[in-house]
Amino acid sequence: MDNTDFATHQIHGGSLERKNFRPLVTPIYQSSTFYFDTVEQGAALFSGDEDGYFYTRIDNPNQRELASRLAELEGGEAGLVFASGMGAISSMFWSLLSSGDHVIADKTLYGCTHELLNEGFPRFNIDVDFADLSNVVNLEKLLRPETKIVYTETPANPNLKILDIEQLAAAAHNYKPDIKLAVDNTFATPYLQQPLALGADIVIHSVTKYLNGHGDVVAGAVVSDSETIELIAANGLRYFTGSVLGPFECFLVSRGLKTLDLRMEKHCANAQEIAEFLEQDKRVKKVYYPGLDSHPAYELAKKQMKLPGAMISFELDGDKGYCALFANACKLCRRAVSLGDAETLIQHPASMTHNTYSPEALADADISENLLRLSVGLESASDIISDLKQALDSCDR
Ligand code: 7XF
Repeated sequence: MDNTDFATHQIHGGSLERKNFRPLVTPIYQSSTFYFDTVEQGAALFSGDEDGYFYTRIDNPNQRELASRLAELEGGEAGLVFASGMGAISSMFWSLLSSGDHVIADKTLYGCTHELLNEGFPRFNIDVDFADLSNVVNLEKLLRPETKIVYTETPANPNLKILDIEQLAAAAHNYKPDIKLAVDNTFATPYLQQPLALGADIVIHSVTKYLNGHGDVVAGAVVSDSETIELIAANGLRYFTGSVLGPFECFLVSRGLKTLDLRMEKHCANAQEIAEFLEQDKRVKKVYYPGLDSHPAYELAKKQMKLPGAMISFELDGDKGYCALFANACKLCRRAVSLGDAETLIQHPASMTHNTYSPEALADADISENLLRLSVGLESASDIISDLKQALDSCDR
């Protein structure tokens, strides 16, 4: 570079051997593109004859590391990461569906997933049926030759409904072996529940939540067999959505993942204590938590999950205004959507995460106007309980 100008030096100057530093932690490959030694190598990378990186929308070392780690945790052959949970969901659907296909979904889903299926898909001649899939007979009644995907969340957002993954997988596959059962495992994480081992075909994550765990990243993931993941990479991610997760976000999630088991143990222990507190308080009408024996699927949750998770929903004995009064009185619990962070978060699904649902669809999905959702954090359980208690006291009538 000796005989080149300033402008060239400022770009190409310095020499640094980039390999073999032996870093413990994978560095951030904050590079949108990767150079080729030769044109022939570029062509081989594009055609897949040579494995390697050439463009970060297609593949990047940080993405590959995170995706393969998530696949390993879920017990899947392969994984892919995305710029958001919705990016993962839409990339998966657009890769696997064509006009005329049919999808069956449980009626309790995260609000934007419900909106995609309810409002988005009919515009593209994809037929969607919503049903209560806690009864497998409801699935069996709706299966038809055009059915391609059965879509579920368990535990479901926001009311912690639990579905029997094994039973749903058997019913779908008995009808037609190539129907894909997709399970959004965001609330459980692979530490608590592994849908693929129970017969599901695809696992979805909003990585924004527990997997990252620190409230500073929006990300998503899909885990499945290699063939399905290759299809989603080649279609959904590459040109349908382009919903690419940046290298820095991959780095942050990879860091967060290292403490997933420790965090989940503490989240769950806190949640059990808090759910028990809420259930014994007369001012709380109903508590939805799979770790309480009052939960209709308490036994199933015990069978299917290692621990019951750390999301709690509850109804207060009052209207929407009373719920607001209570939530506004919380001092430690933050009024915020999202979940799985160190901070305890409280929100009102009917007006926030599920405001995409019509009033009728909310009622049909058992999401009442006076339901509040708590994402139990990692603070001391007794401090969270004191906060909830003082908030209940402060709006006592
Ligand atoms: O695109 P995102 O990373 O926000 O993930 C979408 C998503 C997918 N599946 C489940 C079960 C989810 O809960 C979410 C996002 N849920 C947040 C919440 O319920 O608080 C979104 C805040 S509006």
